[in-house]
Amino acid sequence: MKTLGEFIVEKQQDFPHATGELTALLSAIKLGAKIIHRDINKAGLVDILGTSGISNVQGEVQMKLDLFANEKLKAALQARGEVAGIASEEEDEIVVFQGERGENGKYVVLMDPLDGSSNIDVNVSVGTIFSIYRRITPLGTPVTEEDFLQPGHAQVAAGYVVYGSSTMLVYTTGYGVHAFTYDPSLGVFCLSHEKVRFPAKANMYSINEGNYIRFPLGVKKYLKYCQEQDEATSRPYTSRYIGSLVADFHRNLLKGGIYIYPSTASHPNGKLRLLYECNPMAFLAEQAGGKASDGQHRILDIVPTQLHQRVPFFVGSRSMVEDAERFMAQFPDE
Ligand code: AMP
Ligand code: P6P
Repeated sequence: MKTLGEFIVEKQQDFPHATGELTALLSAIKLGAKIIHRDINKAGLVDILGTSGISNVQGEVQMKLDLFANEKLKAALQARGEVAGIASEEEDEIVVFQGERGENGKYVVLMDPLDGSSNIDVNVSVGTIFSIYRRITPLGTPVTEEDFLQPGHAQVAAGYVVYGSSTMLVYTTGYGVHAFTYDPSLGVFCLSHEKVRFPAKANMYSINEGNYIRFPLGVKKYLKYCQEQDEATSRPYTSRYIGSLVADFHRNLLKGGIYIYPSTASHPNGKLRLLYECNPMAFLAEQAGGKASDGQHRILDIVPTQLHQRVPFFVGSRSMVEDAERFMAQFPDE
């Protein structure tokens, strides 16, 4: 049984010149995940369920546990000297870590502290998503928004924690995707899947079909393709949609499948945010042999212009994403 801590330290050995800053940063995220795990599992018992009565920059009502998770992760990251600042779904602007320690931090972290909030009060899986970059402004100065608006292919590391029937942390630093299952009795994450890859066969699609009427034509055509009877290609495919990106992605990673959040009536640019949802999941998907695009362009090549910008999102098994992209190209909206 190899713990996440041991695994992280072991991987540092592959980089003789490493100072241990990334190792310490990944360990801070590990601590944050344990704290959120603890609080989610007792959320029904203490007054951290329900809404906070305030809304975030996108005008979405913030759940108490969203804000709780944000504060815990922010504190865990600020306590160490490796991070110069963070961006979060729960923060309107970037959070600059002040003082000498903060200004000399080599990394920035972008995160969705608790994704899938609408599921919190009904006991359905939710997740934490994180994305790590080297800062591009000089050490010894406060980070600026420029440090956060980097394309996804510049990520140093990315991952998620899924709080489900078990709590799992899944991450990559560009050398494969590795999954760890939390053992609360020991308080450690144990390596459960090394070098996770999407399975060769894939026949599951995740999308909120309630938005069908306003989907792009290419998405409508792809959905009908998924629902046709064709034994040779194992169609009709199975539809599975939890309403929690991390849980849907995790299932598709292990069993094969595609997750789509296209443009819709209420979200013309899609609902998911490029910086702290799509980029980290896209990095993981590609590292696991899958693909991630906005229906046309590789997610990791999109140059961000705004902290909370949204983008249509097609992610999962390469064959399914490529099928969906073919339909988007063949049936462009007028
Ligand atoms: P550091 O000096 O600790 O910031 O590490 C420098 C670079 O080495 C990092 O940006 C990574 O690319 C790589 N590296 C260092 N430690 C690790 C680790 N524990 N796991 C994976 N990559 C690492
Ligand atoms: P809808 C959760 O709020 C989230 O950002 C993703 O985790 C999830 O896949 C999606 O939104 C659900 O959105 O519009 O289908 O309820």
